[in-house]
Amino acid sequence: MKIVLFFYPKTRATRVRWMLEEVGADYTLQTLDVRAGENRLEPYLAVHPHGKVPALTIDGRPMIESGAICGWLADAFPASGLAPALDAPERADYMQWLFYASATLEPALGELFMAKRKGESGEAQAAAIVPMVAFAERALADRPWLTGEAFSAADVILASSFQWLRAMAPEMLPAMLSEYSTRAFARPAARRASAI
Ligand SMILES: N[C@@H](CCC(=O)N[C@@H](CS)C(=O)NCC(=O)O)C(=O)O
Repeated sequence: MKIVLFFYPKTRATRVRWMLEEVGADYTLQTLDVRAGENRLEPYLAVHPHGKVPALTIDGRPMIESGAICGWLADAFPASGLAPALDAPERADYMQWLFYASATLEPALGELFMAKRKGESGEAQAAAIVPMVAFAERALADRPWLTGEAFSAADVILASSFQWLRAMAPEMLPAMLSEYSTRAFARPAARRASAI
């Protein structure tokens, strides 16, 4: 299987690189100069219709959306143990968190990011994130990772989201979630993926 990751550092592409490192996939890193707008040029729009990163090609077939890609990688490389089995009770939690982080938490983080970029206080946007942070805090109160003792692709996504929140508004991240994110990013695969 030939996998190419279209990448730019310090973006959602890092989490996909992290997953590729976790599963031990053989992949090619294709760095796009996002600052120069290379991601918006025609050749890349055939891979990602909106000119965003990340995208993968798998034997030439494009795939987008970092949450979906991380979930797919966990299933495509089952020996990595990064997804509970289809019939495991933890599978429901796993799917919930993959989608919750991508579909609920991240759009709210995006709103806060945009507000701050416009020089606004972001107070209303931050208020919307508070119950989401509390939800994650409850989920992790009695376990090291979202599905229990085993680290999974859902943790890659959630820890990445919290890393982003920590960069934007560190005071919003409770110590326990800050420690969770730090612990996740201390994994060797995450360190390799974060090295520019
Ligand atoms: N929901 C998408 C979001 C992708 C996205 O917004 N990527 C940003 C970087 S984190 C991007 O490509 N920004 C550059 C641009 O829009 O030109 C995913 O998770 O893959």
